[in-house]
Amino acid sequence: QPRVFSGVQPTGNLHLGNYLGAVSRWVPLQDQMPTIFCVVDSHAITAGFPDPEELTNATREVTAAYMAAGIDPKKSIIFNQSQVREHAELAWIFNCVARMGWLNRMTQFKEKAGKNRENASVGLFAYPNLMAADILAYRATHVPVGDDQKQHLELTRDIAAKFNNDFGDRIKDLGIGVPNPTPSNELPEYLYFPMTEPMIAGPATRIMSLRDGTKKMSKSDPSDLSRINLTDDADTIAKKVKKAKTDPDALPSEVAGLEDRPEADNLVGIYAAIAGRTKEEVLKDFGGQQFSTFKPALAELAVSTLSPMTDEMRRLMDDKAQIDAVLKDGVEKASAIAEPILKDVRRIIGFLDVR
Ligand code: AQP
Repeated sequence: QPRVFSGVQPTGNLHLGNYLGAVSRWVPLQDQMPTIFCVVDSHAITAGFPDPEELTNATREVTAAYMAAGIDPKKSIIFNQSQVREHAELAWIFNCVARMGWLNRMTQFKEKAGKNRENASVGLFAYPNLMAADILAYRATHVPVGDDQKQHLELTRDIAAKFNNDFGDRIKDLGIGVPNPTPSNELPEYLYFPMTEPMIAGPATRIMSLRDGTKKMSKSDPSDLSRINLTDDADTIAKKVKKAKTDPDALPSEVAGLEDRPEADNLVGIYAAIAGRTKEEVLKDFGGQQFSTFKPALAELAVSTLSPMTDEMRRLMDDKAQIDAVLKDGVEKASAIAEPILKDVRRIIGFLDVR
């Protein structure tokens, strides 16, 4: 049973990387299989508790951004993570499945914790287990994300595999698994959790900072000039593109010529992703031209794509009750899927059910 799950943290504004790398790619999937899109507010407290009112507001803002980008609550389940308790419950169980050594290898923890690891929250360390729970509480098979989440998705598969293996006989005896689609591999005959497939493709899997082509565009970068926020107005977008770091050379006519030119590569990639074209096609039009010509064209394209979305987000944010109603409906639908799955998981483990 194919099912898509993905999410974004409500920590400040969504930026072009979140949009091109994740949300915009979710839209066509809505017509292909069941889709669940979560505002992952429980993840948003791992790097320190944000101001409570800001967290509430950002949760609504991310929901509005989803809808403005084309996620339709009639087609997809949209909800906020903290309201479906099964995420936290399954994350605890996965804390007992995942090994310390697996989590010690996670590069995002090392980057986010920095030098002061002793002072990082346990939640930040265990973040990938919660992410695995987000996905597997729905037995989701496909997860469209940016490239930075690749390692976490591998961990999700490791957790699913270990659970399936450790409880293989029990899953078979209870008759609640699905037959292993590739019986020759190391997994048991019956699986409870699917081996989730990451969907990381296209020209925008890793949008880089506008100030440094070797760093990921990120909400937590202290420089606002490093990213284009979905809420930026036309003048701000134009200013940020104009100020984007580049090198002095003209654009090459072949993609190979972008090698060792991270800033040029990034801007061409952004143009390609927004226009729905390949980098080759963009260079066919702009190869040999200077950044003084390319940047205004990129700014115009970004403004014409983002402005209608920003306007729609503002309109949606004017009716908070409507946003809350969408989330409430999503919470009910998400719970209806996750509750029976957690019931199965408790039975598999052997937790005595006395309710
Ligand atoms: N620069 C990026 N390029 C492509 N995709 C990106 N994503 C994030 N940055 C880029 C994708 O957006 C989705 C949601 O990410 P998130 O907000 O849940 O977490 P994040 O990856 O931690 O986002 P940020 O902006 O980098 O936040 P901070 O600064 O707090 O770390 C994911 O699918 C992610 O891949």
